Amino acid sequence: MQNTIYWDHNHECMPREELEQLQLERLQATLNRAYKNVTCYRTKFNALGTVPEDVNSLADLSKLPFTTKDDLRLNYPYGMFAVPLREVVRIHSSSGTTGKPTVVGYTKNDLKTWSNLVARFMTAAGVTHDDVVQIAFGYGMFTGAFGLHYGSETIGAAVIPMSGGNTDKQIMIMQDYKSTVLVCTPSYAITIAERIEKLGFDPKSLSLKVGLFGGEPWSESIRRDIEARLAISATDNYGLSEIIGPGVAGECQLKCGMHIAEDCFIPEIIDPETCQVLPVGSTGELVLTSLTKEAFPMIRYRTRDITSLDYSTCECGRTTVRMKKTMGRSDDMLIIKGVNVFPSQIEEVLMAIDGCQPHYQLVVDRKGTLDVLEVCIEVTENIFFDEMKKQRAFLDKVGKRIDSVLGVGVSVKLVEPNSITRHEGKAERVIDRRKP
Ligand code: DLL
Repeated sequence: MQNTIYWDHNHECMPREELEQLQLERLQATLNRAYKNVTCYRTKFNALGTVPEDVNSLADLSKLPFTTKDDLRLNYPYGMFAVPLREVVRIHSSSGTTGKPTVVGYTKNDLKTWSNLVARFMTAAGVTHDDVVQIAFGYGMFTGAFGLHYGSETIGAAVIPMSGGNTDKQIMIMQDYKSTVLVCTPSYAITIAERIEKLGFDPKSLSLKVGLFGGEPWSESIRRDIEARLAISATDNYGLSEIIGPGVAGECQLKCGMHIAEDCFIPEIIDPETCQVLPVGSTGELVLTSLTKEAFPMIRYRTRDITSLDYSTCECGRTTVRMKKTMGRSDDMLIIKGVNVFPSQIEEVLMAIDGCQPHYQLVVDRKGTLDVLEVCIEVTENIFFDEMKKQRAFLDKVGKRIDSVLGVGVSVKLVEPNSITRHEGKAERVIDRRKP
């Protein structure tokens, strides 16, 4: 692609051989530091009879033990830190809903690395120092807002730290301050788009041109919906607090997978059941190893996110591997009548049906020994207020479409327009009534 602007051309476009050499050197340094300074890693290595010196090639990585969320919980709050607290300058935590959150720390260098990684994917998505970036992620322990904030400043863009919620004010600021970039979760982007429609003005009258959306799974259909409703280019970016926050991967303007910052993280795809590394191109659980982090090195961290990797060259000139949009987390996978179903698959089906709105909820319950799924969808007013016969035909159509695509029968329920909660952060798509 001509005229591509890179933030860090050297690392983004490195020939693979050179990149792998850099990865190996950084991996060895990370393993040594982790082994020396973090009891959890030392214990795991010792149990396997391995020492960092056994890793002489990138292939040797697959011999090392995994790290899981449970390890982080067991070492709460600071047990996984590889530096003394006096060297830590920032603490964040992950957005878990159960139990204790996981705590992550950053040294001054880590913050610099993080800001540059965010600047990298923002630049790839088309953001420059001329932009006005409105951050509508909640500021707090969540890494989203601070990550994008410092990344924007590093680029030299003007940051509006709006934080999440207060949709009318978001829109007013967008109009008055002439924001050109919107940063939030995709579900909040839909909430904003809907509100703009209610207010009755043309989104083209705004200065917005790019959306940087992440923090939760979203389908290609949702992307098309947001792009049409906000008149912007909507890009995806991925990350998780345990690894650094946003900045692990992000789309370039070609939007054909998220470029992983491979000079800082090594990705692997494993079978979540057998834990075996899968062949290139397979879909499975993403495992990440950090290569440059000082305070909180992560070795073979099981993300639980399901995706696949594409090593083919991207037309943008970047040589880094691209990860596909995630299907969701393996913990979010539902098993309905023996069929594995991800909420994102249902989203794809619904969004392809005329009249379905991007607001839905999946209610899972148990009847006897079977899990049953009810799909509650919001539809446009004309369908909701249509005569019973037509409504029934519509429900029938949705049920049949889900059955034919996913191979599982579900019950479908129409709910009133605006009755499903709108989201300011990450959406909650699944209501699980099976749990006590
Ligand atoms: O959500 C970090 C982040 C913030 C990434 C803002 C991008 C933008 P956590 O709260 O620790 O960190 O949640 C991490 O969110 O394991 C995925 O399951 C999910 N996730 C994050 N980005 C995406 C994405 C942040 N683009 C968890 N697509 C991850 C799908 C995503 N899922």
